[in-house]
This record gives sequence, structure tokens and C-alpha cells, in this order.
Amino acid sequence: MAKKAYDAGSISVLEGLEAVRKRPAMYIGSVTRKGLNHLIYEIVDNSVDEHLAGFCDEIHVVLEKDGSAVVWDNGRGIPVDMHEKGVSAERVVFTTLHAGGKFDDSIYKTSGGLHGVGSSVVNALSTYLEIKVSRDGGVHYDKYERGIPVVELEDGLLPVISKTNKTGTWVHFLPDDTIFEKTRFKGAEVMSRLHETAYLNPKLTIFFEDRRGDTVMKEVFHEEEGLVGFLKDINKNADVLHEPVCFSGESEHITVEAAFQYTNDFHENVLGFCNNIYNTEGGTHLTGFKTVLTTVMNSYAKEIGILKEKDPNFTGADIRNGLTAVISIKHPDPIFEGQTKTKLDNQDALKAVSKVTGDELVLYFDRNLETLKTVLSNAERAANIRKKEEKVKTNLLTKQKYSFDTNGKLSNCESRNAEECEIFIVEGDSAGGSAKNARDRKYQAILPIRGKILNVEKASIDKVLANAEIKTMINAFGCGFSEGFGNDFDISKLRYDKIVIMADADVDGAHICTLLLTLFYRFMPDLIYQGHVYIAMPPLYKVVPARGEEEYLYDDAALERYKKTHKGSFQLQRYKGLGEMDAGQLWETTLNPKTRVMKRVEVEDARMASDVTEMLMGSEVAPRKQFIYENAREAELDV
Ligand code: TSJ
Repeated sequence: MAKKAYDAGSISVLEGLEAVRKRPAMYIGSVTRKGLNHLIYEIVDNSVDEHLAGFCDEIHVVLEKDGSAVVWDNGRGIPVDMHEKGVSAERVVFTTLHAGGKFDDSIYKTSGGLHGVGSSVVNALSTYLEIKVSRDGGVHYDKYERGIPVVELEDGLLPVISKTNKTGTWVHFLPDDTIFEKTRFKGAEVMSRLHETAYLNPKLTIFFEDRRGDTVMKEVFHEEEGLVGFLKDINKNADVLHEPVCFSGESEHITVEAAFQYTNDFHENVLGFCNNIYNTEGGTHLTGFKTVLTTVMNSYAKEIGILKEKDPNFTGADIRNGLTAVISIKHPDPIFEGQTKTKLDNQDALKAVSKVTGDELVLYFDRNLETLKTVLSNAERAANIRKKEEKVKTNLLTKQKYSFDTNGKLSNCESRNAEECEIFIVEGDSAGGSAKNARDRKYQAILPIRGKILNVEKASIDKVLANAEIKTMINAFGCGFSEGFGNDFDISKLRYDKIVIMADADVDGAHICTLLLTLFYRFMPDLIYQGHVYIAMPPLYKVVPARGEEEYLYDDAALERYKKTHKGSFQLQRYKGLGEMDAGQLWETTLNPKTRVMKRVEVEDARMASDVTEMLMGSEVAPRKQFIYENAREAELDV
């Protein structure tokens, strides 16, 4: 006899999932595209757990044309037998918040802070979710709609729809468009995250397919070299000083793996992962690594005479100058803290990483004196530059005490409530003038800047700090700036919630955009990390049809589409630049929050962050332009 798909005993389950639908952001961080992409990661992480448990070596991810996603693996298959609650174990997994424990026999919970929300949350936030579990000779089928089961069970068990001698789990879901603001997965970001997962799990192969475009895009991620491969990838465009160093070990029941390599660059890029999850805010594993690295290198420096006995030690920053490192630990019970719950907080992780790093660094450097000397002379050079810059900075701040108090050409807004304030950095005086007339002066500030600002990457620190436009920006934003040798940046003092770069949609505009992003990335990186920086997307065309409404078009593809879909005649106006728009048009296209199009500059994950850095900082111009154009293509209404 068939049982009802759902009965009174399951009321509490329903309530649990209803809570998720009521406050989705509490479970997945946000309902923007970041949250949307997390749905995929959440599902994939279950398969990665199965891999870590030793039963799965293939994961497939497909983005379907209709906006749904399919994920499957060749693991053991989610248990489908009768659970103590009287239904298939699979049902319990998908309908119970924080299911785990009982079914979660994986040693490492991939869940880290906001990421690990459980498959039941994905289920609750999906219009439908279908699942096929291959195990025990059959394919077991189940389906849910907005978290509620719609398949009738046979004595509490799932229907078997076909025979199979394989095992694995297959999940197909469509994110609920009544919950998510954006329902289009960001393919590049999904790929980047999957690639990262492949680097962290060298025995795993991940197949990715994006079927949404005109042509199907396929990628296979398999990275035999693991962390070293990851490191090489991050450093692929850098001038490296030696072969990558890698080590691993275990302590306190925590597995520690690390790889590092110095580059001829002054940036420090130390990335931390716990149970395969990238920790944006770092944490104890990184503290352990950095502290021990500083101690060990200083003692070598004294030992081989680079530092005399009475010399002060190199600072941690001196020693990490140009360092790229990836630290990956596996922890049975991670704890996270910080603003976005992505900072590892376990003290035993600090102890374990310190122990392994201390032992292994000495083993390595005792046998590789060439690399040791390279690394130490790099630190010495960094220390010398630091001392020089400290002097310059002291001079600047004492001699020209008020040098930052310049408002330049800033037309500030009236409001002092940072949450509602926006500042537009506008290329050119004429566009700046129109923007000044067009804006809502209550909360929108306009800062016109001359054609090209200084390229901070190529200029020395004293030139950068002496540059009038840069000073005006630092002063206007109100939060100071940070540089390698000292951090005076305080984001809580930021005077504008949104900093909008407004440049023409041409090559020069892209260049200015790049220069500004480089400035922010180097001196005020938190502006970007915390999502305060936007790029305005002025339209390229305006079409005025004989009948119907006029429209702004933002790229050539949009114009092509318009030509195809609009039969009647229309007038086409092409904008050459912001300066050509009158105040009304400027308000409508780039200033009015209700109608404007702008792109938030995001640095989502470790690989992207490093790619963006390289792109923005590097000497090649082409990839930067590409970056700007890609952003332009991804532009969406920000309302
Ligand atoms: F998230 C999810 F539940 F939707 C999901 C889980 C999605 C996908 C694509 C795969 C999985 C998943 C779960 N793959 N593999 C597993 N494995 C188990 O759940 C499993 C299998 C066997 C045993 C056992 O003790 O025999 C235990 C577990 C946890």
C-alpha cells in the first residue's frame, strides 16, 4: 500500500524549510548571485566529502539552458534505506535542516561558516529538486517542489525506476526565482571554484559543462600536482625566484599541506583553506604559518650573517614580500569567526600549522641553501625599501601636515549618512560638469578627474602621495590608505557606500577604469573586497522607434538583438562619450538608482583575486581591457 507523500509527522520538517524560505540570507549569506552560486557549491561539497571519504573520483556539473543545474558523482550514493523516522534516509537528508551526523560519516565537514548550509537548504530554495541515487542494483528516484516531497513512497521507501550496477548520486535543481534576485549562475565563478577544488583534491576529476550559450562549453579539471599546481597557476604570469617549495604533515589530528614560492613582486598573497573551503578572512592556520616563517627566517638570517647580532629582525611583512603561499588544512571540527564567518578560529590549527611548518621549513632550507639565500636577500631588499619609505612617509606627514585635506574639485553631497551616499568619479571636466547638474545632490557626490591619473603600479610611494587627484580621493573617501609598511586604512570611516567609476565606454575609459581599480586594489583593497566599488555602464546607443518606447542599449550585441526583434523603423543615436549626454540622459542612464546600469567590482575567490591582481597590476594591457569588457557584458541593472 502506498503511503502519502507527506503526513502529519513531517510538520516540523515543513516548518524548518519554511524558515529557510522566509530568511534565506540567514542560511546562504545572500540572495544575490553570490548566494545563488553557493547552491551549486553546497551540492558539490557533498560529493567532495564523498571523495575525501575515499569513494568517489568523478564529479560532473552541468549548467542547463533553462537555468537549472545538474550535479552527479560516482560515489556510493546517498543511503536510501529506511531511517528510524520511518522514511528513506534520503528524505531525511533533504528535509532536515543540518542533516549530518548520522549520515555524515565523512571525517571532515566541508561546512565552513556561511558555506556549509546543507542540501536541505538548497532543496528549500529550489522550485524543484530531483534526485536519482544509484545503489543496491537500482536507480532510486525522488523529487521535491520548494522543499516538499512530491513522490509517493512505498512503505517509506523510494520508487526504483530502473536497474543499474553502478553507484552514485545525481541531483537536478532549479533555483527558485521568487527567492533569488539573480537566477543566472555566474559560469566563470563556478568554473574557478571547481578548478580550485580540483587543485585541492589531486585525485579528483571534475567535469564542467555550460549548456546555456549558443555553443556548449566543456571543461575538465584534474590537477595531479595539487597545491604545487595551484601555486604555479597563481604565479603563472609572475617572475618567480625559485622552484615551488611544498610540504605536508600531521599534528593534533589535523592534516597540514602547504606550498610557497617567492616572486619578484612586492605583493604578498597567502591563501588559506580549511577542508577545501577558501577562508577569505584567513585565520589561525595563516597566523601559524606566517609567525613561524618569520621566526625561522630571522634565525637563518642571523646564522648566515645577513643580519648582525644587534640588528633588528626583519618584520613579517619584509619576509613575506613577494610571497605566494597556499596553506590547506583538514580539520575534524573547524570553527569560524569574523564578519563573514570565513576566518578560521581554531587554536589547535595554529599549533598544528606552526609545528608542521617549523619542522618542514628547517628540513627544507638546511638542504637548499641557494633558495634560502634567495629568500633572505629578498627580505633584505624589502627591509631596505621599507626603511626608505618610512622616512618618506614621515617627511610627508610632518612637513606637509595638511596635505591630505584637499577637496580638489569635489562637489560633495549634502547627506553625511554614509549608507546612502555615493561618489561618482568622473572622467573629464565636461562630463563632470554635466554629472554635477544631473545628480541628486542630497546623496550623490561628483569628483571629476583629469584624463589619466597616475599609474600607481609604476610610481614610487612619494609620487603617489603627492598626486593631487589621489590625495583628493583619499581625503574624500575618509578612510586613509594602507601600504606594505603600515596600515592606516579604516573602512569604518568610509563616507560613501558606493564609489562609482564613471568613464566612457571606450578604450580610454577602460584604461582610466583600470588605473583607478589598481589604485584602490593596492591602497584600499577592502573597498573592493567589501563590495563598495562599482563601474557605471553608460549606454552606447539610444534607439527611438517610430512607435513604442525609446531604449538605451549597452553594447553591440544588444543593438543586434534590437534590430532582430524590432521590425518597424527606428532612429539610432550613438553616444561617443559621457560628455555628449545632457543632464537628463546622464541622470537616467548612469545616476538614477532606479534606471542606471552599473557593475559591482567583485573579487570572489582566491584564484580570481590573484588573476585580477595580475591583470590589474601586470604590464600587459590586453588582459585588462578584456577584464573591463567582460564586466561590461555581465552588466546588470543594479536596483
Ligand atoms: F547534497 C546532496 F545531498 F544533494 C548530494 C549528495 C548531492 C550529490 C551530487 C552527491 C551527494 C553525495 C552523498 N554523494 N555521495 C554521498 N554519499 C553519502 O551520502 C553516503 C553514502 C554512503 C554512506 C555509508 O555510510 O554507506 C554514507 C554517506 C554519507
